[in-house]
Amino acid sequence: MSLEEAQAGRVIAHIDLDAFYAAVEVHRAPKLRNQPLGVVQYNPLGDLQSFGPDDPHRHMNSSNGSLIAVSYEARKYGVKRNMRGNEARQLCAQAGMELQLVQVPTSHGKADLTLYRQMSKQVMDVLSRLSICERASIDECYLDISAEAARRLAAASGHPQPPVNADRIHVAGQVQAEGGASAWWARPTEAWGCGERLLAAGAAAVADLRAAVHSELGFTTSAGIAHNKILAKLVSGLHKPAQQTVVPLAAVPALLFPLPVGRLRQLGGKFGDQLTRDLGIATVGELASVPLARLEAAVGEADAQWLSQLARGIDLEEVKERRLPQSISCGKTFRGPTQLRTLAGVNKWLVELGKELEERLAADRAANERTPQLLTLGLNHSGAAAGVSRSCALRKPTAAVIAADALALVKRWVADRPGWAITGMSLASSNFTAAPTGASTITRFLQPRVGTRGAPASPPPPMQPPGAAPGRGALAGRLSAALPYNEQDLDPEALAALPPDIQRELRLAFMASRGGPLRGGPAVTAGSAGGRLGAGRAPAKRARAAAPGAMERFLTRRTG
Ligand code: DCP
Repeated sequence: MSLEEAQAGRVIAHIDLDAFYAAVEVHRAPKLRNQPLGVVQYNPLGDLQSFGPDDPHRHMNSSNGSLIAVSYEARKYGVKRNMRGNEARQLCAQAGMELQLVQVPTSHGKADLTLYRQMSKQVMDVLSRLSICERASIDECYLDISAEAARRLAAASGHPQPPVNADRIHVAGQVQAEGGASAWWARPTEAWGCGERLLAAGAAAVADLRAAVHSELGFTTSAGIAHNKILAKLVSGLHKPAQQTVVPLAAVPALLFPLPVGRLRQLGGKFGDQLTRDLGIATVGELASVPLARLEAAVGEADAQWLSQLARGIDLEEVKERRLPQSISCGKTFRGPTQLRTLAGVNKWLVELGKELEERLAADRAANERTPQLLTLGLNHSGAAAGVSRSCALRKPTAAVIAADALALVKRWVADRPGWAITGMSLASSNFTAAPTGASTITRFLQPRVGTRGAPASPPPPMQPPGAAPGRGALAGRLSAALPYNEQDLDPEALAALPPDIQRELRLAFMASRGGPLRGGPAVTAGSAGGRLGAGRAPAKRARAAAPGAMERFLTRRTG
């Protein structure tokens, strides 16, 4: 079986919300529906002001702020993201329409995205009804819909049912004049190629989920359905809004080969640029025709394999169950005269950012029973295009401790930089470990034996560098932190009732809490990286990334 055929047993969807922030504002104020609408960024130097989410003054049609989200109704008149209010308003006025403008809410002197995050969570909850869901950003996620597709196919005796809203569904490679997607679905049995039936059944399931999001929450979404993440992501934006695109294997070369290499996920940055320069290529088709030996010489064996497969549309990366963000962060830019040049100024803003982080971490802990172990400070400074980051243990999720530790990192950074000026600062918390609040986790199930007292809290788990793949020791550490009992305190019957793989992981966790061979790892990390926090590229590692362990899945499963 070829690799192409091997991946044909999977159906992966990438779902992207349409004009997301604008759609959230419509959701909150239905009178804005079907109107040209823009969401305006908060800019303390401009004509914008501080408003909470429910303040009616956020609706300010005369603003000249820059737009970060634009409804599809406004796009019809040429309004685009990053346009200023005045220009956008003029474009709509020329068509006899009034542009509606809403400013993002603010708190702590900066944009407050809580509204959008909350709606994002509700949408992901609906989308994850039929399958594993991996949140990719505030408004996009991947689903592994394979099992549901197989179930539907079996129920339909092997003949996939056409999806709901079939007129909003596209099949890559199918020409509209020749009947488009409808003709593809109506083909005789013998015409269906490898994996196509499963793909079609998966596409119908995704159409149902999207319809549920629309009817229950009012949001439209666009989706790509393919045999892997790369292809699904590539096509989800091909037809927008409120449409979806299916990619059969036969359509892959025509879809992929003409594209610039940088259009592929993970090749859009420096690594992709370097690759095209080194190999003297521009398109994915050219990358596919580079002999493997030459690729290996350029990027090493592991990445060469991965790239060669990627160029042919093969990507075996799993969808990981993750509906929560891997990090919680907040930041602020300090342009022009607001640049920070004194430690007092830095401290003032670290306290503000720390307060926001404290609030969000408390809400996250209450909702998700987890707490972060790593604090990463991101700095942008004048005279350097790339940012730097510095990390330390996140000792306590309170504004005072976070701000004090971040200030210590800044002091170290400024020590040998006379004349420094900070143009952007962010605080990110990550490396979450389970932190039961007693409401709904395994701790309720695994009660200590009657007559024994809970053991003192386990020591904190080992730290990992930002972006590192969770290793065996780290997982055991997280589990040991999640279970505030000694092994001997557990009811053996309760332990024996667990699935065998969870029992195995529990034992590893207890070994870790005893200080056994699984413990270890650096206590504090110090990184220096350009660009976005945690965005370090490691293709070989990413391609091989392991699925979460059984115990980890168990711990994140909520009851009720
Ligand atoms: N966003 C932002 N700043 C940017 C880009 C985006 O604050 N520079 C926010 C507003 C968007 C949301 O993120 O609504 C999602 O971004 P997308 O790029 O997915 O764009 P939209 O969802 O707005 O539109 P589309 O339908 O084209 O995906």
